[in-house]
Amino acid sequence: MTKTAFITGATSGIGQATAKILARNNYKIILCGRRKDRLEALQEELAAHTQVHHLVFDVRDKKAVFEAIASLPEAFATIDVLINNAGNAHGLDPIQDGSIEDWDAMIDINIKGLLYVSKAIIPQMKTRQSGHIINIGSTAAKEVYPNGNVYCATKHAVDALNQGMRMDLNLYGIKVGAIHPGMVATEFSQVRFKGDTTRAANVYKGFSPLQADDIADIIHFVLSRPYHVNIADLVVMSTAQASSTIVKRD
Ligand code: NDP
Ligand code: 8X3
Repeated sequence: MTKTAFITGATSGIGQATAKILARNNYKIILCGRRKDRLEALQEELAAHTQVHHLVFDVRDKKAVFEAIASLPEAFATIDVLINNAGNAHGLDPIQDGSIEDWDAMIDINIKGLLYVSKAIIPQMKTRQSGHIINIGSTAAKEVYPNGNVYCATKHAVDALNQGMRMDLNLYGIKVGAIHPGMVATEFSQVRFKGDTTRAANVYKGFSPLQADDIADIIHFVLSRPYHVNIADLVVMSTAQASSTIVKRD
Protein backbone atom coordinates (compact mmCIF):
# COMPACT_ATOMS: atom_id res chain seq x y z
CA MET A 1 0.00 0.00 0.00
CA THR A 2 1.21 3.50 -0.76
CA LYS A 3 2.69 5.18 2.30
CA THR A 4 2.48 8.88 3.08
CA ALA A 5 5.61 10.78 4.14
CA PHE A 6 5.46 14.13 5.95
CA ILE A 7 8.69 16.07 5.40
CA THR A 8 9.56 19.27 7.26
CA GLY A 9 12.05 21.62 5.64
CA ALA A 10 11.18 20.43 2.13
CA THR A 11 11.94 23.75 0.38
CA SER A 12 15.67 23.16 0.25
CA GLY A 13 18.62 20.85 0.81
CA ILE A 14 18.10 17.49 2.50
CA GLY A 15 14.32 17.83 2.81
CA GLN A 16 13.85 18.71 -0.84
CA ALA A 17 16.11 15.87 -2.01
CA THR A 18 14.24 13.45 0.27
CA ALA A 19 10.90 14.52 -1.17
CA LYS A 20 12.21 13.82 -4.67
CA ILE A 21 13.54 10.34 -3.95
CA LEU A 22 10.46 9.31 -1.97
CA ALA A 23 8.16 10.64 -4.71
CA ARG A 24 10.02 8.50 -7.26
CA ASN A 25 9.58 5.53 -4.94
CA ASN A 26 5.83 5.60 -4.68
CA TYR A 27 5.33 7.54 -1.43
CA LYS A 28 2.61 10.17 -1.22
CA ILE A 29 4.29 13.32 -0.01
CA ILE A 30 3.38 16.18 2.31
CA LEU A 31 5.87 19.01 1.76
CA CYS A 32 6.33 21.56 4.56
CA GLY A 33 8.21 24.83 4.88
CA ARG A 34 7.72 28.58 5.01
CA ARG A 35 8.57 29.43 1.38
CA LYS A 36 5.26 28.88 -0.41
CA ASP A 37 6.63 29.54 -3.91
CA ARG A 38 9.20 26.77 -3.53
CA LEU A 39 6.63 24.35 -2.11
CA GLU A 40 4.29 25.03 -5.03
CA ALA A 41 7.05 24.57 -7.60
CA LEU A 42 8.21 21.30 -5.99
CA GLN A 43 4.64 20.03 -5.74
CA GLU A 44 4.18 20.68 -9.45
CA GLU A 45 7.44 18.87 -10.27
CA LEU A 46 6.67 15.83 -8.11
CA ALA A 47 3.07 15.55 -9.28
CA ALA A 48 4.41 13.65 -12.31
CA HIS A 49 5.31 10.80 -9.93
CA THR A 50 2.87 10.81 -7.04
CA GLN A 51 0.19 12.63 -5.06
CA VAL A 52 1.60 15.67 -3.29
CA HIS A 53 0.18 18.16 -0.81
CA HIS A 54 1.98 21.11 0.75
CA LEU A 55 1.60 22.92 4.06
CA VAL A 56 3.03 26.38 4.66
CA PHE A 57 3.90 26.97 8.31
CA ASP A 58 6.71 28.07 10.60
CA VAL A 59 7.60 25.24 12.98
CA ARG A 60 8.04 27.84 15.74
CA ASP A 61 4.35 28.71 15.61
CA LYS A 62 2.66 25.93 17.56
CA LYS A 63 -0.88 27.03 16.64
CA ALA A 64 0.06 27.07 12.96
CA VAL A 65 1.69 23.62 13.26
CA PHE A 66 -1.41 22.02 14.78
CA GLU A 67 -3.82 23.83 12.43
CA ALA A 68 -1.83 22.90 9.35
CA ILE A 69 -1.70 19.23 10.28
CA ALA A 70 -5.39 19.18 11.21
CA SER A 71 -6.20 20.71 7.80
CA LEU A 72 -4.80 17.78 5.82
CA PRO A 73 -7.32 16.39 3.33
CA GLU A 74 -8.52 12.82 3.84
CA ALA A 75 -6.13 11.44 1.21
CA PHE A 76 -3.13 12.75 3.18
CA ALA A 77 -4.43 12.50 6.75
CA THR A 78 -2.80 9.15 7.56
CA ILE A 79 0.90 9.82 8.03
CA ASP A 80 3.12 6.74 7.91
CA VAL A 81 6.51 8.48 7.90
CA LEU A 82 7.58 11.67 9.65
CA ILE A 83 10.91 13.19 8.64
CA ASN A 84 11.82 15.80 11.25
CA ASN A 85 14.30 17.70 9.10
CA ALA A 86 13.52 21.44 9.35
CA GLY A 87 16.36 23.23 11.08
CA ASN A 88 19.37 25.43 10.66
CA ALA A 89 22.34 26.97 12.40
CA HIS A 90 22.20 30.72 12.99
CA GLY A 91 25.64 32.24 13.54
CA LEU A 92 28.99 30.73 14.52
CA ASP A 93 30.21 32.85 17.40
CA PRO A 94 31.97 32.24 20.69
CA ILE A 95 29.44 31.98 23.49
CA GLN A 96 30.41 35.37 24.93
CA ASP A 97 29.60 37.08 21.61
CA GLY A 98 26.56 35.06 20.52
CA SER A 99 23.32 36.79 19.59
CA ILE A 100 20.28 36.01 21.72
CA GLU A 101 18.12 36.18 18.58
CA ASP A 102 20.27 33.46 16.98
CA TRP A 103 20.04 31.33 20.13
CA ASP A 104 16.25 31.73 20.26
CA ALA A 105 15.92 30.82 16.57
CA MET A 106 17.96 27.62 16.90
CA ILE A 107 16.27 26.49 20.11
CA ASP A 108 12.79 27.34 18.82
CA ILE A 109 13.24 25.72 15.39
CA ASN A 110 15.58 22.79 15.98
CA ILE A 111 14.16 21.62 19.32
CA LYS A 112 10.73 23.11 19.97
CA GLY A 113 9.63 22.98 16.32
CA LEU A 114 10.58 19.31 16.10
CA LEU A 115 8.59 18.67 19.28
CA TYR A 116 5.47 20.53 18.08
CA VAL A 117 5.35 18.62 14.79
CA SER A 118 5.97 15.32 16.56
CA LYS A 119 3.27 16.06 19.15
CA ALA A 120 0.75 16.71 16.37
CA ILE A 121 1.54 13.49 14.48
CA ILE A 122 2.46 10.87 17.11
CA PRO A 123 -1.13 10.33 18.40
CA GLN A 124 -2.36 8.94 15.06
CA MET A 125 0.70 6.65 14.86
CA LYS A 126 0.03 5.48 18.42
CA THR A 127 -3.62 4.72 17.61
CA ARG A 128 -2.64 2.72 14.53
CA GLN A 129 0.34 1.14 16.33
CA SER A 130 2.52 1.86 13.33
CA GLY A 131 4.70 4.59 11.92
CA HIS A 132 8.30 5.61 11.36
CA ILE A 133 9.92 8.80 12.62
CA ILE A 134 13.31 9.88 11.31
CA ASN A 135 14.96 12.72 13.18
CA ILE A 136 17.72 14.61 11.39
CA GLY A 137 20.45 15.31 13.91
CA SER A 138 24.03 16.13 12.96
CA THR A 139 27.59 15.26 13.83
CA ALA A 140 26.98 18.34 16.03
CA ALA A 141 24.63 16.07 18.00
CA LYS A 142 27.58 13.87 18.89
CA GLU A 143 30.40 16.34 19.47
CA VAL A 144 30.74 20.04 20.19
CA TYR A 145 33.06 22.22 18.11
CA PRO A 146 34.44 25.70 18.84
CA ASN A 147 31.81 28.42 18.32
CA GLY A 148 29.17 25.75 17.68
CA ASN A 149 27.89 26.04 21.28
CA VAL A 150 24.12 26.58 20.92
CA TYR A 151 23.71 24.83 17.54
CA CYS A 152 25.51 21.79 18.98
CA ALA A 153 23.32 21.98 22.09
CA THR A 154 20.17 21.91 19.96
CA LYS A 155 21.42 18.92 18.01
CA HIS A 156 22.46 17.13 21.23
CA ALA A 157 18.84 17.72 22.26
CA VAL A 158 17.64 16.11 19.01
CA ASP A 159 19.85 13.10 19.82
CA ALA A 160 18.28 12.87 23.30
CA LEU A 161 14.77 13.28 21.94
CA ASN A 162 15.41 10.60 19.34
CA GLN A 163 16.40 8.16 22.10
CA GLY A 164 13.50 9.23 24.29
CA MET A 165 10.96 8.90 21.50
CA ARG A 166 12.26 5.44 20.63
CA MET A 167 11.85 4.29 24.24
CA ASP A 168 8.43 5.80 24.79
CA LEU A 169 6.99 4.70 21.44
CA ASN A 170 8.47 1.21 21.59
CA LEU A 171 5.24 -0.15 23.11
CA TYR A 172 3.31 0.97 20.05
CA GLY A 173 5.48 -0.60 17.37
CA ILE A 174 6.59 2.80 16.05
CA LYS A 175 10.10 2.96 14.57
CA VAL A 176 12.24 5.92 15.63
CA GLY A 177 15.75 6.63 14.39
CA ALA A 178 18.13 9.47 13.72
CA ILE A 179 20.49 10.26 10.89
CA HIS A 180 23.42 12.48 11.83
CA PRO A 181 25.14 14.01 8.79
CA GLY A 182 28.48 15.74 8.71
CA MET A 183 28.95 18.63 6.30
CA VAL A 184 26.39 18.64 3.49
CA ALA A 185 26.48 21.26 0.72
CA THR A 186 23.01 22.81 1.02
CA GLU A 187 21.76 26.29 1.92
CA PHE A 188 22.74 25.51 5.53
CA SER A 189 25.86 27.70 5.58
CA GLN A 190 24.14 30.54 3.71
CA VAL A 191 21.58 30.60 6.50
CA ARG A 192 24.24 30.25 9.20
CA PHE A 193 26.22 33.17 7.76
CA LYS A 194 23.11 35.22 6.95
CA GLY A 195 23.57 35.34 3.19
CA ASP A 196 27.37 35.78 3.15
CA THR A 197 27.85 33.53 0.11
CA THR A 198 31.66 33.71 0.11
CA ARG A 199 31.91 32.60 3.72
CA ALA A 200 29.31 29.90 3.07
CA ALA A 201 31.18 28.60 0.00
CA ASN A 202 34.44 28.44 1.98
CA VAL A 203 32.92 25.85 4.31
CA TYR A 204 32.86 23.33 1.44
CA LYS A 205 36.03 24.44 -0.33
CA GLY A 206 38.88 22.03 -1.13
CA PHE A 207 37.08 18.75 -0.49
CA SER A 208 34.04 16.81 -1.66
CA PRO A 209 31.31 17.37 0.91
CA LEU A 210 28.19 15.25 1.19
CA GLN A 211 25.34 16.28 -1.10
CA ALA A 212 21.68 16.45 -0.12
CA ASP A 213 21.03 13.49 -2.44
CA ASP A 214 23.47 11.36 -0.42
CA ILE A 215 21.40 11.87 2.72
CA ALA A 216 18.11 11.44 0.86
CA ASP A 217 19.37 8.14 -0.51
CA ILE A 218 20.19 6.99 3.03
CA ILE A 219 16.77 8.08 4.28
CA HIS A 220 15.18 5.98 1.54
CA PHE A 221 17.41 3.04 2.52
CA VAL A 222 16.41 3.40 6.18
CA LEU A 223 12.72 3.52 5.24
CA SER A 224 12.95 0.52 2.94
CA ARG A 225 14.29 -1.93 5.56
CA PRO A 226 11.93 -4.72 6.61
CA TYR A 227 9.68 -3.91 9.57
CA HIS A 228 11.83 -5.78 12.10
CA VAL A 229 14.93 -3.69 11.22
CA ASN A 230 15.18 -0.21 12.74
CA ILE A 231 18.24 1.90 11.98
CA ALA A 232 18.29 3.68 15.31
CA ASP A 233 21.25 6.03 15.03
CA LEU A 234 23.42 6.61 12.00
CA VAL A 235 26.37 9.01 11.62
CA VAL A 236 27.46 9.79 8.06
CA MET A 237 30.33 11.99 6.93
CA SER A 238 32.08 12.65 3.65
CA THR A 239 35.25 10.60 3.29
CA ALA A 240 37.31 13.77 3.69
CA GLN A 241 35.77 14.50 7.08
CA ALA A 242 36.92 12.67 10.22
CA SER A 243 35.23 14.82 12.86
CA SER A 244 33.58 18.23 13.11
CA THR A 245 36.97 19.91 12.97
CA ILE A 246 39.12 17.47 10.99
CA VAL A 247 38.59 17.80 7.25
CA LYS A 248 41.22 16.86 4.67
CA ARG A 249 41.24 19.73 2.16
CA ASP A 250 43.31 20.13 -1.04
P1 NDP B 1 18.75 24.07 4.27
O1 NDP B 1 18.99 25.44 4.79
O2 NDP B 1 19.05 23.80 2.82
O3 NDP B 1 17.25 23.62 4.56
C1 NDP B 1 16.64 23.91 5.80
C2 NDP B 1 15.15 23.64 5.68
O4 NDP B 1 14.55 23.90 6.98
C3 NDP B 1 14.46 24.54 4.67
O5 NDP B 1 13.56 23.80 3.91
C4 NDP B 1 13.72 25.54 5.54
O6 NDP B 1 12.50 25.93 4.93
C5 NDP B 1 13.41 24.72 6.79
N1 NDP B 1 13.21 25.60 7.94
C6 NDP B 1 14.13 26.40 8.53
N2 NDP B 1 13.55 27.14 9.48
C7 NDP B 1 12.22 26.81 9.49
C8 NDP B 1 11.11 27.25 10.24
N3 NDP B 1 11.22 28.20 11.18
N4 NDP B 1 9.90 26.71 9.97
C9 NDP B 1 9.78 25.76 9.01
N5 NDP B 1 10.79 25.30 8.27
C10 NDP B 1 12.01 25.83 8.50
O7 NDP B 1 19.63 23.10 5.19
P2 NDP B 1 19.82 21.50 5.22
O8 NDP B 1 19.01 20.82 4.21
O9 NDP B 1 21.26 21.26 5.26
O10 NDP B 1 19.25 21.21 6.69
C11 NDP B 1 18.25 20.24 6.96
C12 NDP B 1 18.55 19.62 8.33
O11 NDP B 1 19.81 18.96 8.27
C13 NDP B 1 18.66 20.63 9.48
O12 NDP B 1 18.02 20.09 10.61
C14 NDP B 1 20.17 20.74 9.70
O13 NDP B 1 20.47 21.11 11.01
C15 NDP B 1 20.58 19.32 9.39
N6 NDP B 1 21.99 19.13 9.07
C16 NDP B 1 22.57 19.81 8.03
C17 NDP B 1 23.91 19.61 7.75
C18 NDP B 1 24.65 20.37 6.70
O14 NDP B 1 25.89 20.42 6.74
N7 NDP B 1 23.95 20.94 5.72
C19 NDP B 1 24.70 18.62 8.51
C20 NDP B 1 23.99 18.00 9.60
C21 NDP B 1 22.68 18.24 9.83
P3 NDP B 1 11.94 27.44 4.86
O15 NDP B 1 13.11 28.35 4.99
O16 NDP B 1 11.25 27.51 3.53
O17 NDP B 1 11.00 27.51 6.00
C1 8X3 C 1 25.69 20.77 10.29
C2 8X3 C 1 27.12 20.40 10.12
O1 8X3 C 1 29.49 20.77 10.96
O2 8X3 C 1 28.07 22.72 10.82
O3 8X3 C 1 25.06 20.15 11.33
O4 8X3 C 1 27.72 21.11 12.53
S1 8X3 C 1 28.13 21.30 11.16
